[in-house]
Amino acid sequence: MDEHALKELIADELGRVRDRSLGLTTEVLDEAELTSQVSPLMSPLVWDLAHVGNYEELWLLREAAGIEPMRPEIDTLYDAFEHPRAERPSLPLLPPGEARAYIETVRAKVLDSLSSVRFDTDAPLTSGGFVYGMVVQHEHMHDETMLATHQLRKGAPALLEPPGEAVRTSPAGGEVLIEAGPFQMGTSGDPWAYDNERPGHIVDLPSYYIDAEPVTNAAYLAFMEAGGYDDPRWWDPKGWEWRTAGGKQAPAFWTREGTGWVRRRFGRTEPVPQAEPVQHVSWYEADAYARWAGKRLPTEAEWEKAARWDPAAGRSRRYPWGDVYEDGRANLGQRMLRPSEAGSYEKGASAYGVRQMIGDVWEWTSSDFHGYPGFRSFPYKEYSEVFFGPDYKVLRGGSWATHPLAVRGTFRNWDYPIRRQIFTGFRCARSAGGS
Ligand code: AVJ
Ligand code: FE
Repeated sequence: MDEHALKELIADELGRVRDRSLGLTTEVLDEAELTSQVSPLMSPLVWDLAHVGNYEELWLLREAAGIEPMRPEIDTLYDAFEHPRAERPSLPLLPPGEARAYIETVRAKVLDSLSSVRFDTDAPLTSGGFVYGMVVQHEHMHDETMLATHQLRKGAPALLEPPGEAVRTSPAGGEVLIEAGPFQMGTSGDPWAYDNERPGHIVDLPSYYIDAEPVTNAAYLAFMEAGGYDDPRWWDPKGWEWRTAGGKQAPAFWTREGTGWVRRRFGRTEPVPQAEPVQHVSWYEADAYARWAGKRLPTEAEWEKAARWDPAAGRSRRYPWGDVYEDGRANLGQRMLRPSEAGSYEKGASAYGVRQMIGDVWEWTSSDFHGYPGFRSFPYKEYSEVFFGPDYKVLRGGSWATHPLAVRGTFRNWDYPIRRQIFTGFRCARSAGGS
């Protein structure tokens, strides 16, 4: 794509993501709700809104365009590292009207300066427009975070269920065998990739089986009904502690009604849909289910090989189905407020025939979050490097709430193993070798 066309695309995508952010914060909620906190895990929505504008000012105005800070005194309020989420509601945050005016002013200056920022330089930040892609993705990530806040809030529904339809196909069912051998993990050349997706490198794996679809609510209910929550044999010791201390008996947002279970979804209550991938489970719950089922969670490498490797071509794809994003192959971008049924999107299957690797639910993997061999932090170590270590588990594939621009086969997300307010499910794997 030439530079002019890329800049037009960036301007369009900046507009689209802003419409999305405003749709999650304007009109649907009053000032009190925007500034209050529904859970210590989440920021007030008005924090997310001004934070995306402040991040945009920092990276696109100050760093890329060399423009002086507009309001340096507010930087500290929106620095995620200076103020943990629990503190954010008590900060002197910009009220909603001021936050909107601030981010709008930032945006106007970004669009003004876009034509004079050169993409054809050696400066890694602006080369190929990298930092603009980073900012578009950042705002989409916060929109997904805002959706998690919406899911946690009490009160009458605030979001309309969008008209998006799942592409239903017949379930694939069962497991797929992935033969032993090397594949290319990560990427060195993807212009949208974050530092933690780089560099591309070869990983050689023994053979394994992976579920063709995410684990459904029906399958998860079978685990619950078999007493899965009451049997420490299935649980990681830390998971058992978590389950016991919190009295956990079901995924988040589920409550028992009569002999069955219902779930609350964005302020509405409905019977638990049997064929939908299970959502809002912690890593510990996913890990326990897998052990009960005689399986395990896939490693991050196993997940990625099943999603991206094309054994006939001997190369990895950007998406399971190919290198180019196409509508109708995955449930992404908040087209619906829910995952589609397991077995949907046959045309989104990977070369191995594994379904729904992109979209629907984030998938827990067994892997801790680490840098790939040769990792170099870029452009700032607080994006991912500071999270490397044993505390975080890697999640892959994006959810129905993730925008297509903010996920690909190499994208890595991470969270604590106790977290379940995010749109997370899982699938299982098992080793195929003799042992
Ligand atoms: C990649 C989703 C873990 O939301 O905490 C947002 C992304 N980084 N602002 C997060 C992020 C800076 C991050 N995750
Ligand atoms: Fe952020």
